[in-house]
Amino acid sequence: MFTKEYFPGIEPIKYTGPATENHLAFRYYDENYVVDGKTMKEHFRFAMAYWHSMCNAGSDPFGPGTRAFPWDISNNPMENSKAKLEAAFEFMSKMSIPFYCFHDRDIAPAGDNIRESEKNLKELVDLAGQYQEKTGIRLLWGTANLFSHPRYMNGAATNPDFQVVCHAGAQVKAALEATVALGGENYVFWGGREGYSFLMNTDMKKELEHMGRFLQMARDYGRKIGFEGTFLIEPKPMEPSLHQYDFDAAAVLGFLHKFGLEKDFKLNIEANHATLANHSFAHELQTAADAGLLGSIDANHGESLNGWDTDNFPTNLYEAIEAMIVVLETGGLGTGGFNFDAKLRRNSTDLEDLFIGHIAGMDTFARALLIAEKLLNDIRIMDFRDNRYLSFKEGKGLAFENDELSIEDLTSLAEKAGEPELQSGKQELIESIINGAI
Ligand code: XUL
Ligand code: CO
Repeated sequence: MFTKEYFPGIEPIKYTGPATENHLAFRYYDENYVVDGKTMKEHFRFAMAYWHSMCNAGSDPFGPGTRAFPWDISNNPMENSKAKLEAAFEFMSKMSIPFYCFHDRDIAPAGDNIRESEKNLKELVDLAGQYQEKTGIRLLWGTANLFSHPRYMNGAATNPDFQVVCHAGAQVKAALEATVALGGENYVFWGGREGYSFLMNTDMKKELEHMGRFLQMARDYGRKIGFEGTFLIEPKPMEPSLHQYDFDAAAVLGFLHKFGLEKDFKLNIEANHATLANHSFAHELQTAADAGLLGSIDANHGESLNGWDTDNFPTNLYEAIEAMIVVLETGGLGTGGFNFDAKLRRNSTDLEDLFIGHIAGMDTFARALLIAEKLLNDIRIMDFRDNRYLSFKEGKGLAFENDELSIEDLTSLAEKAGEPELQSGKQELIESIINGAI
């Protein structure tokens, strides 16, 4: 199937159970294992993030990349892109990762003008389609990189210069076409540089209106060319802009409703973005799920000791358990999945490290799924949560929920009933039950 092997010596990764000492094997992720009526493969729909896994050699503001990619074979960017694509499908096949996600510029280099960029993208999309057919691997989502090119330094859809907005439109149009051509199940908008750093040179209201209009146009075009999947917005509070417009799930929900986008758009929640917003991952997932708009997940983990987006592979079991409880309770992610928006540390330089990072992430979530299922069947937790709201089940509490009481009624009921008895929240008990389940 492949003309060349980019990860020689690495055999397809297999499930061998928790006892194995083989670091190139799954301990918990058994794709055919059924939990709550679905296989693990169906629960997670794991995806590889093209930008981190295939494009990010480890550069940071203090130095260049540390990893030499075997797919950087020539000085011709198109040749390299083709080799990279082949390597990506070899990697995903060996990992049994069923999906991938990309930005337009991850899979094909920009040209000197819009036409050339589109031509490059089409050529790589055609090839990707062939690899998809051969391997059965599918596209979870496509997106456009509207943040790297200098023209987007003041934003894309929210740029004060209309000519930049036009370029952003051209790029999104082509990325939507690429996504449709590859049968992509979602299309993502992460805000990129949609935000600002200085209010005195920014008309925030105008910029947000432009963003609303831009997303409506993108949705309409997507639907026109046959995109039946889900549009996703990925909230993030800061970085690269000081103030990002899509700060968190709550801000995005308000925005979607204001611009009539809530029927076509859902949220793509990223763990590290949640914690940057001073929320927990589970809080952001629950906020989206409660609105019926939890679409997909960028699975990673942030360092707690610094204030930026470190995109570690997710190995925090406790955080993953809390996430899986929300995902199971809301009935899964529909067209979405778990995309590893995660990168190796700069000093992880062995070729096998990319496998180990993904294995660790998949095992963390698989184990979290097993534990979450156990906890959701634990009446000590679930009945306790339900029973905390027992006073709303009947009588005046129910009347309150049904809009049948006024604030005067509340006053007279309070006077009549007197001081309520204190009801413990039992947090320590629940935490120790969770620890017991691990
Ligand atoms: C940036 C980020 C992006 C999006 C896709 O923090 O998460 O990689 O996931 O544009
Ligand atoms: Co992301």
